[in-house]
Amino acid sequence: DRFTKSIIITGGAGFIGSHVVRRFVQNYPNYQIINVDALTYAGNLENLKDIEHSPNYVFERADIKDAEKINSLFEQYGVTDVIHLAAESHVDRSITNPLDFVYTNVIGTVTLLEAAKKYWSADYSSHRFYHISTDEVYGSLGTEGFFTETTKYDPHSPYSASKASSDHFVRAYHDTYGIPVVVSNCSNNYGPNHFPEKLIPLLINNILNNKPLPVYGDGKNVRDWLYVKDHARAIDLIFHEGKNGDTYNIGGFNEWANIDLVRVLCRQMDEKLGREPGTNEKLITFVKDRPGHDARYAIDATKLNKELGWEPSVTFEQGLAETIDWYLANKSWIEHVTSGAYADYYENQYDKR
Ligand code: NAD
Ligand code: TDX
Repeated sequence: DRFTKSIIITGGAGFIGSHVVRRFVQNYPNYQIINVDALTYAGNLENLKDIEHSPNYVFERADIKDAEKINSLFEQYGVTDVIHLAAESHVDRSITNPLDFVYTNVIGTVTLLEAAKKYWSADYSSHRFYHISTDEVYGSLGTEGFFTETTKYDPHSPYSASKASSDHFVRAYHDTYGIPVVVSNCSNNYGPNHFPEKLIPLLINNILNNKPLPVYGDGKNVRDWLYVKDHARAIDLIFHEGKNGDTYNIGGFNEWANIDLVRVLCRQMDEKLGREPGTNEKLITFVKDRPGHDARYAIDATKLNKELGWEPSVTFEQGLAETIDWYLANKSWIEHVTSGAYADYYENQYDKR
């Protein structure tokens, strides 16, 4: 065969998934990369325009809950590995629509595990099921301390409860059936292709349009931010070198209270847009808090650093500047995702086959 591995990457049309797909397609020409994505509101193939014609890349529109379709993909491609990122990912949406999160995050994950169990059972040793998860499963910290790989799960939102459940199923399939798995739990990502419902791209988009910048509650909640390309690099490393059955926490020791982050972003964008210092800060508006809003997340990524030598490659200042520049240079991307026009891209590129 032409390829040494055939890897399904789920959620490859989404924010983080698109960076992982690009990295694998470009760095590993001997791997076949099968991007499996349902193209929900969050999936956008424009994210992968630059690599869509690569000989080692294919896109398959499929819902991970659709067992028949997933099984047929395992057969058709002789799938050797899964890197699983597809999920409903937005906490606020999980508060209004929890069942969508159960269906995709829990049932979708178990559907993939079932396929792995069915098609890999002859020889587990040459396979890997890599599940991408979040620090939110650990719950909320006070002002002190960090989440480590042994912190007890304590999810509070329907989103984090669904991710926690999926993590448990992945480990259960390892312990019960011997499926080779690895799990990583990462802190908040930011960077290009981030859907403008999430804090940082929402702020950038609203500043560009002179719209209010909604800060939930008192703005003192703390998040730990990592540049998406550093997450993709960690995923690459863990996929290749992570220990079977292990969990790795990923984070950049980069904590920010929301309000401080909002102010830094306002200042950087004043400068980039040639506005008077202080202009964008006037857009800050404190709004009703998110129900069950976790106070603080902070990842201890010591294990990943000690065992696999990973560390972030960019500072927050650099990453944020690159992110803002990307949004300024890709205003049509924002227009397309906010208007839903990116759905046409799929119709044009793929449905005409
Ligand atoms: P995203 O919402 O940008 O992308 C999700 C992708 O999954 C989309 O392309 C969507 O079309 C696809 N998808 C959704 N439901 C599907 C289904 N039923 N079948 C097939 N495809 C489906 O999400 P993201 O921010 O890129 O997150 C990717 C993964 O990383 C998720 O598992 C998330 O929990 C995890 N994670 C995210 C962050 C973060 O800060 N964004 C941090 C840590 C972990
Ligand atoms: O308009 C807003 N105003 C605001 O104050 C939004 C959208 C958010 N916030 C706050 C809530 C959080 O404290 O900013 C913080 C970040 O919010 P989000 O961008 O919604 O991210 P978060 O809820 O922390 O979850 C993210 O990180 C972990 C991702 O969406 C998850 O998928 C990931 O698992």
